[in-house]
Amino acid sequence: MARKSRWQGGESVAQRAQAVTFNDALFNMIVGMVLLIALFMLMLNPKGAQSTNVAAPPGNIIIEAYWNQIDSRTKKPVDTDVDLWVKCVNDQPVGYSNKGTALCNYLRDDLGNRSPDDPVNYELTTSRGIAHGQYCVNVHLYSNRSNVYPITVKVTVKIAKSAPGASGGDKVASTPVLVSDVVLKRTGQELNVFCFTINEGGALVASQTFTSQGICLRSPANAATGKCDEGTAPFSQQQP
Ligand SMILES: [Ca+2]
Ligand SMILES: [Ca+2]
Repeated sequence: MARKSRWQGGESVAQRAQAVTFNDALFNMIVGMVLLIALFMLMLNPKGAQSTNVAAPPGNIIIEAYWNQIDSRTKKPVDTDVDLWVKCVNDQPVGYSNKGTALCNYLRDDLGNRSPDDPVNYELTTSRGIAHGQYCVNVHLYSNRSNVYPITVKVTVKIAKSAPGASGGDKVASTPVLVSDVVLKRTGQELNVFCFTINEGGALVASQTFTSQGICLRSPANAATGKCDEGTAPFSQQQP
């Protein structure tokens, strides 16, 4: 005699229907919980807002200097203190002894290779807004404990404008609009990298970019040579 299947009787069909209904309800509940958890995570960590904040540049006109030459004796970045000096429109120049004006801030003064956790040589000055007018950028070789010469410094200028429809300080970083390598050959030397002009639309006026070694931002020009490279105290320390 064949054994009767548990699901072949009327009562067994009812039990099966009840089990299917229970399974469907359980499945729907699990799916609902997963969707709720996913929605909650998105509310806690909105991807768009996070990426905007991480990418937000520190200012509008961004002037950076790098000098990462490797000292052949220590195999580390050269222990050299270069200073970035920037004059923004009609403000006093900003640099290590005058870190902020109405338009610009000197945000990073790199002292050289000061610790094992200091692998880069990098300085940063940024503007607050994009005022139209002339900006001049100089570099000064303050000290060179590595005694490695010459020191090549790469200077870049970027312009970061507000993103369309963005609120607050959200900005979009630009690619560099100016890049120049300058070669410092002795301690105390100050060189003009370039001067550039920003128009009323916040754009670089390419035809008005120039370099002049008569433009001194840290130290007054040497009376004998006319160059701004030796010996005298910074402008900002001479002022009352
Ligand atoms: Ca420095
Ligand atoms: Ca450094």
